[in-house]
Amino acid sequence: MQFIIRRPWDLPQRAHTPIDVYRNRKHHRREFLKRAGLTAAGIGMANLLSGCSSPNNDEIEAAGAVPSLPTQHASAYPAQRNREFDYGRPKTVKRAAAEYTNFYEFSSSKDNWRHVENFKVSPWSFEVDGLCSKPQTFDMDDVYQSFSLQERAYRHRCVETWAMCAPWTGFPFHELLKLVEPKPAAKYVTIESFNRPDEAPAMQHTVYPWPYSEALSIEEATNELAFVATGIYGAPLPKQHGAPIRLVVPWKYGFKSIKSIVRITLTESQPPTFWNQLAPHEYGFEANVDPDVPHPRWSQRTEWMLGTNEEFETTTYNGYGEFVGKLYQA
Ligand SMILES: Nc1nc2c(c(=O)[nH]1)N[C@H]1C(S)=C(S)[C@@H](COP(=O)(O)O)O[C@H]1N2
Ligand SMILES: [Mo]
Repeated sequence: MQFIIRRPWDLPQRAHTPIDVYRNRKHHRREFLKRAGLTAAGIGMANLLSGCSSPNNDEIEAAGAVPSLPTQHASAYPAQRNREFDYGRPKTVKRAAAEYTNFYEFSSSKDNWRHVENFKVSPWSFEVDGLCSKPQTFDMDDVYQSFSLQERAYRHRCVETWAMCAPWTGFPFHELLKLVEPKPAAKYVTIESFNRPDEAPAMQHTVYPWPYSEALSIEEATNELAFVATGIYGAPLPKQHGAPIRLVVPWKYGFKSIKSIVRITLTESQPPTFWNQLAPHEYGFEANVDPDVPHPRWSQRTEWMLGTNEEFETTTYNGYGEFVGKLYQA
């Protein structure tokens, strides 16, 4: 059997939706509304005309809803905010983040909330294995019992130039790694997402190298910033944000923040990872946010915020140099 792997420069399937396409579309729609002299009251009509009605909040929330937690775990939300972190710019509204996500297992468009219906996120467990003295399997009860949850206000920067500021609920990754006692030979931490084509439509008909995987050096994984999230906006993660447990590494491009984790493996050598394997010159292994290194198809100098489209200059390490800069000094 032969797989037809498109080359990166052939795009568009495998590549992230080029953001200029999305933005131009929005822009054209706004222009159209302006030209048509439509007021807010006319927008419903314009949506009918263009065939794309905008979903209401309830629809989005219902689509991403996860089974409610047993009371003893539900009380972990909302968790106490860790005051060490702040956005440094306006917070993104929950709806804007929930309706515009990247989750290629479900679709290559951003409305993944429309495609997560069959995704079963409970019960859930993940294994931690490889070069460690105490490999173990955690279910979500173990997670809620073993870690004390906190909320962190983090900036998020996707390699495609969209950005958001969202409050994550979770715990530092180093707390989890400590429990399994990494061996001195462990140099990398590989993380894998679920592999269930029957629950995730895009896994059935794309030739991506599933399951989605990512990796960090052990120094990165144990840096204080590397965060394991079980929640966002003060509640458990909705499906499209990577329920029930994901990684958040805010100084790196968003694709490193892998969702819906089922395995974490400590290894000696650097493993292949999902995007890096597909297009290494577009998605580097390290993938630290860096305005001076353009993506081959667009500049990385600025970013725009979900919900408002407000633009900001992109900063090195997404502004987290004080936490992680020392990791990369020669
Ligand atoms: N398993 C999995 N994890 C993933 C992705 C994905 O497609 N599959 N997309 C990544 C990308 S490109 C980004 S920008 C972030 C987006 O997180 P959000 O959609 O919750 O905002 O998730 C990352 N984690
Ligand atoms: Mo991304």
